[in-house]
Amino acid sequence: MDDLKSKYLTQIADAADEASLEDIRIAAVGKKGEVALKMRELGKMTAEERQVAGPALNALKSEINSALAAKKAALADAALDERLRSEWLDVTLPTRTQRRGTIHPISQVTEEVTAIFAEMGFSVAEGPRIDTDWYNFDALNIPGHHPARAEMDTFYMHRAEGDNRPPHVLRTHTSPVQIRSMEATGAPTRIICPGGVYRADYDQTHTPMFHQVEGLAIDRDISMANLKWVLEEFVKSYFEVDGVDLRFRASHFPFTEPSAEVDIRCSWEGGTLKVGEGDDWLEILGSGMVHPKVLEAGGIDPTEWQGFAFGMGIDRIAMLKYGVPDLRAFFDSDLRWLRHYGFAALDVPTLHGGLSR
Ligand code: 2NM
Repeated sequence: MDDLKSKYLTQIADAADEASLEDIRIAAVGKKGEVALKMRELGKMTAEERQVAGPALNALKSEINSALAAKKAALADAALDERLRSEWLDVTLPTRTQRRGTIHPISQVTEEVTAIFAEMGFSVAEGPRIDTDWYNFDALNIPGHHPARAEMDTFYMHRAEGDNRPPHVLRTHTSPVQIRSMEATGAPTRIICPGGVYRADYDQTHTPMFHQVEGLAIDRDISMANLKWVLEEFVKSYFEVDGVDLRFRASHFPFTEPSAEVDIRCSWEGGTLKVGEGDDWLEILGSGMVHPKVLEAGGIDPTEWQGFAFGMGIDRIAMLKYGVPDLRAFFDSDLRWLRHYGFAALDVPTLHGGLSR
């Protein structure tokens, strides 16, 4: 028994890995191992012999088992130490000097616009890109027969036969968000709604998905004068110029009355845009006083409240400010284009730090 003990304890001590430890376990204390064989011999012994040999065999078995367990733990510790040694890395090394990703100009411009309007007390409202035709059209004073529904080239969601939920569309503008916001918070309110919108249109100046920002300010005595000031401040901040002339041209939208399209004074010398000087005019947005029916649809009493609203294309004002010649490039995912026109990830636009630097 002493021979058995020293044989196995030596083998265990010398085992190099868990697999050889398991082989030793099977040979020593497994079901058909050497200790089990010895135990079978107990039957042939006299009672006195058995009283000595039985406990001794049990003690041997448990001694081998503890040696196995201790060695197994030691091997696991060694394996962990080895992993920690080989997988060591220096977290104090500098990061990559060549930045890989960039901020897309549409994201950058969305942040710039948000920073400007935040300064004037507007908060950001968001809503679903798939909405009912009521939120997208009816609530905005665009009834079923209205030509604007056809003009908008709306994407309708497929409906299974027998589905009698209201029709859903991909929103054609962000105005449904403003209706939802009126319902949720009532008046007074000051919000902008930036986000993606969809129209079935594709050519040099149209993509089927593009981005808009719409603004809405409602209070007891809001007027076109407030609209004009807010838009002037916006244009000056956004194009980073000290002064600019705005031109309001009478227009028509179903959701505003009166309505105006807004142009800014500019020049196009040598193909580059200069805002605030020259003899050209550039159309950048649509606006007006919110139609009483639209306020009503949003749950706001039009005899107590009134407001202005405006909308513009983010992609378009991004092209103008950053000299992007073709709208479609925004959505091509061309890495060379993204590196050229993209912004550094840490250059968060703020009014005090400079919007675009
Ligand atoms: C425009 C032009 C004029 C507009 C109206 C509303 C709402 F929901 F408050 F009535 N949001 N945006 C609006 C008004 C949008 O885009 C060219």
